[in-house]
Amino acid sequence: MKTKADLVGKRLADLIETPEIPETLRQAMAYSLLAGGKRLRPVLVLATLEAFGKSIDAGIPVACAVEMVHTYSLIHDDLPAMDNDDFRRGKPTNHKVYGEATAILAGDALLTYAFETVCSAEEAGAPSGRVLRIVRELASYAGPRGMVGGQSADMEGEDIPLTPEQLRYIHQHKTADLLVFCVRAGAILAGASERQLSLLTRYANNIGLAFQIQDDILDVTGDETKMGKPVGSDEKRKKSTYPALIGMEKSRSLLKQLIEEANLALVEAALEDNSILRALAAFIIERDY
Ligand code: GRG
Repeated sequence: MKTKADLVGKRLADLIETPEIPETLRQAMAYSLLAGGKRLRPVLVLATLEAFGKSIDAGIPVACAVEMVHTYSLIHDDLPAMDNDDFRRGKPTNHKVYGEATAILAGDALLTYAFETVCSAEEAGAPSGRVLRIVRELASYAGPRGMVGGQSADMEGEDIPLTPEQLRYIHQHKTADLLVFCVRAGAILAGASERQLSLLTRYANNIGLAFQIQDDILDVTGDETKMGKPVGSDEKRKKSTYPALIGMEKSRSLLKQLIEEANLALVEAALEDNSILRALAAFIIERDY
């Protein structure tokens, strides 16, 4: 994970190291993009390619693009009009450093630059038909039927009790959809069959939901300093979570069940080597940050 994360980090730094971007905007983009995230999404893209025994070269632009989309979503999520957070990963949020207008633009810039970047997978050797499919899927999983839709439902569900189905909808779209994109994009680049794609989608949906439940559990039990949050930062959030809705014990057993389902789908997909994807599924529930 670390080697892949470092590789993507270096490429991201190169991509925004250009005098063509106005300096303040460039600094604001770099501030959040190079702020020490786990790089889970890029690693998923590259690990999926490796699971098919393929070179990761054509996956690097896709991996960089998804990290840009993820970073834009965090910058916008932290804005006063949304979650109004002052800290992210232990540092002041983008708008606290650069002001709201520049933070909005930095998010917009990362979202649009992501689409320019993903297209360069073609120059890195990916067939254009596969790149086109990935562009469409990125728009779809990150857009109104995906992550943005989930964020909207999350905002509307604040301060009101949600049913388990409503909470699942929010988690599915706000969090899991981008992880699903990563695995599908790696598989599409690798030339997976439709059956393998659908099994890997099942794997990703399960780890995506597990990722969010673990996030909710860590909000209750985690060391907030380790997670880069100021102590007590979640007290202002009146959002439904799995531990609040079904209790901690049931949340933990649901987590285990989701990872088992994810691993079953991996086995059925008959990949060349599923060990890294298995390890990533385990990491998602074992992580403490
Ligand atoms: C503003 C369109 C829009 C969407 C925002 C991602 C998101 C949707 C909101 C962030 C709020 C949040 C904490 C969601 C839970 C899951 C999540 C995406 C956590 C952060 O992802 P990590 O842990 O972050 O991979 P790092 O810091 O490692 O990159």
